[in-house]
Parts: sequence; C-alpha cells; structure tokens
Amino acid sequence: MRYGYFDDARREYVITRPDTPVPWINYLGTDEYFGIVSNTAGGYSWHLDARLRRLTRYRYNNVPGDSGGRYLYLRDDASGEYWSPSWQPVRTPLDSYECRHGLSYTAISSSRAGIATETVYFVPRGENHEVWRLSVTNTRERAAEVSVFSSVEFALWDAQDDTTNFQRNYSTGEVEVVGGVIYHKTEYRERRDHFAYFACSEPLAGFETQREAFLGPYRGFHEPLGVERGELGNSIAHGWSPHGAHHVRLALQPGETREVVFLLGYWANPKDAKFEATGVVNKAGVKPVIEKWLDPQTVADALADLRSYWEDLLGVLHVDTPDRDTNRMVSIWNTYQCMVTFNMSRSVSSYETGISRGMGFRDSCQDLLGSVQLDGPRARQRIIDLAATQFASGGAYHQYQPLTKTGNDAIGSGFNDDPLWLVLGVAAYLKETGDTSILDETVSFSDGGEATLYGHLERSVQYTLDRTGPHGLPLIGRADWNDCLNLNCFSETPGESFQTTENREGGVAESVFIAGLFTLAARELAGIAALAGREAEAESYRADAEKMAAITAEHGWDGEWFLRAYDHFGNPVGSGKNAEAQIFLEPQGMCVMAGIGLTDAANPASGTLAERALSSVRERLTTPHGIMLLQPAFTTYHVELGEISSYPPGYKENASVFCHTNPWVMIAAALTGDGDAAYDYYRRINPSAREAIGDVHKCEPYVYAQMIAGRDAPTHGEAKNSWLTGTAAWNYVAITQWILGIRPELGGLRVDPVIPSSWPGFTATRRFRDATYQITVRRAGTLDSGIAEGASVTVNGERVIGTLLPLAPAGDTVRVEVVLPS
Ligand code: BGC
Ligand code: IFM
Repeated sequence: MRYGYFDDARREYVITRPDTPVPWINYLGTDEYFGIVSNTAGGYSWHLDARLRRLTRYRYNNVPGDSGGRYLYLRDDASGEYWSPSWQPVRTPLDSYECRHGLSYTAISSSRAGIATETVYFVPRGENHEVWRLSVTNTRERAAEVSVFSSVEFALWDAQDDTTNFQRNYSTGEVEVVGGVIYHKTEYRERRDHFAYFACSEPLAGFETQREAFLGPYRGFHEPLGVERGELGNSIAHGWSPHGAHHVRLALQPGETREVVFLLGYWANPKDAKFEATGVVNKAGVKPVIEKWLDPQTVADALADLRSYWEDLLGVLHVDTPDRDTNRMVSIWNTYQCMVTFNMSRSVSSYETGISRGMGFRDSCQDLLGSVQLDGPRARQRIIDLAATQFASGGAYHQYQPLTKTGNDAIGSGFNDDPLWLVLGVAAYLKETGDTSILDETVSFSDGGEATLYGHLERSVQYTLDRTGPHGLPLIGRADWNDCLNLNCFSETPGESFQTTENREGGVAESVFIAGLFTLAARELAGIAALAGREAEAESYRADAEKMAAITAEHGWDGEWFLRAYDHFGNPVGSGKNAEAQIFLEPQGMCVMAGIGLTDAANPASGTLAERALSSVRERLTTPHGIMLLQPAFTTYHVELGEISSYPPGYKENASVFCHTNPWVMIAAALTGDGDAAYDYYRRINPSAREAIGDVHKCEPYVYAQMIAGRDAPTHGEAKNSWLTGTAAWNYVAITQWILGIRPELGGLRVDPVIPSSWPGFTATRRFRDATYQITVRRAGTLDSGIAEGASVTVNGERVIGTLLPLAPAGDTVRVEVVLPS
C-alpha cells in the first residue's frame, strides 16, 4: 500500500492522503531557526536549541496523534462551515488533499466546497523566522466570503519547564499586539530583550492571544469557538497560555486567488540599558523585517533562493545507476537526511522531544561522515565544538546543548567508544576538504587546559590505550556504540541492576567492537599524522592498530564470527557458547571495516576471518527487511548485560534490524569484493525500495529509520524512529564510497566501484575540492576501447595507474572513465 509517490523532478515526496500510518514529517530551516512539520501541519519551531529556545508548543504522545502545530482554519462565512486545509485538527473530509515535502519546505494543498488552498511553509535562508504562504482560490461560480484563522501556541521558554512547571508558567505569560503583530514576550524581563512574533500580511478582522479565549472552555483545536463563531475577541494574554491567532476576512470573486502571508519569528535585540531599565520590549528592530517579509515578492524570491541552495548542495554528487531507488536516495533524499542529522543530531523528531537530548558526541561525529561534503565550514566548526567537550583524558561528554555548547552533566561521560569517533569525523573532513589547518586549531578541554585539534585526536586514541582489560581488549565503560550493552551493570545482589560510578570505573568488561573501532581510528590517525609530516607518530599509530588487530583476531574471535565483548566476569558475549545472543552484528561490520582478518586466511579452504564473519551474518542475521543486530534474541532479562535485554525480542537493541549497523556490513562486503551482497543489503533497507509496503513499514519512505522490527517481533518489518539516526550517514558512505566507490581519501578522490554483477555500469558527477569529476563506469566488453580484462581508469582519456585520481585544478571539469573487469 502506498500513501503517495516520489516526484523526482521536483525533488518532492507527494503524500496523497492525510491519514498516513504515522505522521510523515519534514524539517524547516537550514541555519539557526528550525521547525518540524508533519503532513497535516503538526509540529513546532525553535531557534538554535529545541529545549532552551523553543518558540511553540508540542505535546508528544497526544491523542489524537500529532495534534498541535501551524494551523490555519477556513470558514465559509455564508454557511458557517469550517475546516482545516491541512485536514488536522478539524479532520473534516476534504475534496482533495496533497502534501509535498520538499527540501526544507512543505506545501499542503487541498480543496473543499469550491475553496482551494495551498500553504507553503519554509524558513528563508539566513533568517530567524518562518513563512506560511497561503493562497486561497475561489473555484466556485459565485462569489465567496471566507474567513481565514491562524493559530500557534507560544512557548518561548525552556521546553522542559513548559511541560512541568505550571505553578510558574501560568503566571508569566505576556503579549503585546501592535499594528496587527502579536508579540510573545514572556520571560523577556529577567533574560534579555527577546521575543517571538506572529504577523499577517492582511488587515485583521480580529485576533486572540489567550488560548482559552480562542478555543473556548473545554474545547480542543478541532473546534475553536472563535472559528465556529467567525469572530475573535481581541484578548490580551496575561498569564495562562499565550497564543497567536489572527482572523482575516476575504471576499473572493469566482476564480479569484488571494495570497496571505503569515510570519512567525524569533527576535533578539542587542543589550540596551535604556530598554532594560524601562522594562519595555524594543520592537523597533524587527519592524522593517516584518514589513519586508510580509511582501509576497520577498517571499517568492526567498523560496527560489532556498531551491537554489539545495540545487547547489545536491550538485556535490549526482548519480545515474540502473536502480531508481538508489538514484533518488543518493542524489536527493539520503543527502537531505544527512544534512538534517547534521543540524539536529538526535534532538528533535517524532520520537525525540528536543528536550532530553542535545547534540550527541558519537552521533554528531558520525553525522559528519555523510555531511562533510555539503558544508565544509560548518563541519569544521562542528568538529571544534565537539572537541571542546572532550576532557584532558581524551574522554568526552556524551552530549552537549546546541545553544550553550556545553556538555550535559546529567548524562556525563564514560561511553568508551565516544572519543574514537572524533578521529573518524576529522578524517572525513580532511579527506573531503584537504584543509589540514584544522589540525592546528587550539581547542580547550571541558575540564581545563587546551591542545591543538591534532592533540585532541592523540588523546582520543590514548584514551583507549589507557583503558584495556584482561585480554588486552578495550574496556567498554558505560557502553560502546550499543548504548544498551551495559556490561558493568552488575550488582552483588542477584537480580539487581545498577551502574554506579564505581562499578563503571572498576568494571573490566571489554568490547570487541571498540577494538575494531580503535583499529580503524588508529589507522586513520596514522594517515593524518603522515599527512601532517609526523612520520614517526604515524608509524607508532600503525603499530597500535596492528597490535589491536592481532589481539582482536586472537581474543575477539569466536570460531565463525567475531565475539561482541567479555562481560565483567570474563564471560564471552556474542558467542556460540551462549544460549541467547550468540552473534552480534556490530563487530562483524566494524572489525572487517578496520581490515581485521580481511586477508591471510590461516586455512585457505575455510576463508578469511572476514569472509567467515560475513557468511555467518548472512546465515544467522539476515531477513528480507534487513540485518538484525543479534540472534537469538534475548527472551529474558540479564542483569549483567544491562538495558539490552530489557527490550522485547525484535525491538531496538534486542534483535531489531538496527539500520545504522547494516551499512557496516555493506562496506565489509564491498571490501571483500562482493558487490552483489553489498547491494542486496543496501536495497533491503532502502526506504524508497520499501515504499510499496507502506502499511508494513509505516514510516516515511523518503528517509531511513533507526530500526525495523526484527524477525522475533510480531510486527516484523515495521520501522520506527525515522529521521535522526546514524543510518543516514552510514548508508550514504556505504553506497557512494564503497559500492559506487567514489571515495574521498587524504590523497584525493578514488574511484573504485564494487557494484552488483547485474549492473552494466553507472554515471556520476562529483564535485570535489573545487573541481568536477564526470564519471562513467562500465564493464569491460561494453566498450570499443579494446580493453578486455582488468579494471582501468582514464582521466580525460589518459590512463592512470591505480584508482586514485590525480587532483584536478580548481574550476576544472574532468572526464573519468572506469572500466571494470567483466
Ligand atoms: C536507544 C538509544 C539510547 C538508549 C539510552 C536505547 O533504547 O536505542 O538510542 O541511547 O536507549 O538508554
Ligand atoms: O549508538 C547509539 C546512538 O548513539 C543513539 N541511538 C542508538 C545507538 C545504538 O544504541
């Protein structure tokens, strides 16, 4: 069952019925002002930080779902009938409905009773406000008198407070209405001269700023009294629940279209003693901004500007392969999702409230892998911000708040994989940009002192070397990539689970996954050191990597696959010896990506460790809906393993298809030269390829979800936690760099495809370090070139040795032809 279709030419996903299985959302904003918007206009907005600088309210886990948002109401003033042009919240049946989610904008169109509307929601580039551009058309054969009402719930204060501290909130609300603009200025007194504003381009017939005045007592957003009556009472909120509602009356001739612009924004004045002393909100600064942005031409220009911003970003890589689902994900949606995860980390989605999580250290480092090619300067800044939340030990805060850029003490640190991801993020940045100056940036530590960024990377690696356990494998700490594998979660009291600082620090559980990650990171750092002319250090990191690889092959191998860990008591985790969770996916992917066991089979007949690990993955973990995280699923709770076994079988870390990890296996398969397996895994979780099973998959078909319920769950195949997941970056890396093989390296761009045998080839255009590479990949025998065997690469007709392309001068366009063995 489908709920819409891809419009690839317009780079939009078109939803054709409003009652999608779950809200299918989109993101507004590209810089500092952001919002989420669902296909029925649900959602909310914030400036920089969804917790600390929230603009509008949203109630998660609400009934009916997804109620609350950027609502407009239409009322036929002759009949008194009213409806929502976005279907929610009134849910009156519409004669037509269409929601187009585009790149940083959403357009919802509908019609009812001869009145057609289109509302485009977007945030202009570089501005701290959002625009709702409403067009209303009278398609009747007679004139129509229509009222339009707008509605937002203001919440410009700490969003955590908003949901808990009513004894205060109900008495702090303050608004002002001047010239039809509603200013929500609560909390300007003790904080700063900042406020939210909600303006409308048309003269108002009325407004409300107290929510209960708009809704009426005991009414919801589906039946506001003000809309029902066709009249608003000009309330001025003082305390209670500040609201923004405008009322505009339109008289429309047959066929006439009118455009109404609504502007919702955030404004902060520079500190000004005069205004602070008088306690007056200084609205003067925003006035010209409001005037400018209520002009339809400004709005049209900004929409065009937004489109060209995305046109430019998507120009970094465009591919044309034999598979439509690959093409649209790589060239449009996966890239878009990577940018969104770069912006949001794991903070705000349909599953993350914007309150409990800020920017994750490991998450943001991984997001860089898929977004660094899109905005080098912002990636650079992100790297510096992340490194600044490290401690002098090399450890790192697990999360930080985007507004303050300071680490979250409530969550703290001690996830022992965290620091190593920074090495991967910086390596990705250097490979893409070649900008080695970042290594010399001085960056402070959270607990005092400072070092160059290179020094931070050294400490990241040293952090692992300083924390190894009985087998010489890295200590896991609180957890590694798998947040729920809490192996130091032990207690002397049977059945009791707890993690104190003591047993976390005293715990000796070891992670084979971190061993793989360390090997990879140490190799990357060796490359970085060599690039920086530090050959002796490079050599020593190479030696560290070799040593850890050897320890992993010796103590981290279970017989047919890599072990996952050793618990605090030295028992193997992820071993054939165990009754449950005999094999975990993460170490199979990560160790092979690190090159462990990739070559030199001890016994050539049985294959390399990598080949054996991958065939175990295929036999034991693969489902039609993707690769499960572990098998067999935990059926009972294991106190010594922690949160992982608290999930029912098939969900989340307990044996779901945890999509984030699937690309590690795709990459591993590509590394063993198995393009068929790599691509097969890629397609299994590609959301576009799953569009036709929308009633099983349920989440948006244009973005990856964190997980798909595993074989053990009754809902096998159902996705959850869409949008904010490392799945976006890693799938992008797997398909573009390892399957299509267009791979930035420290020395330049490599083109080394490992494509499925069914493909005759593909073409791609890649912008890289200011030059453009037009790449054609074909199998030998499909060319007249006379080349029959072996891979060959030519650049502008000249044969090059190997697959690393010579760096083209900035501004050049070069033709790259790759001929693969047939
Ligand atoms: C989630 C992780 C999260 C962890 C925290 C897990 O269920 O998948 O994302 O970090 O819970 O306890
Ligand atoms: O690795 C984590 C990530 O940081 C947050 N989401 C879940 C993953 C696996 O536990």
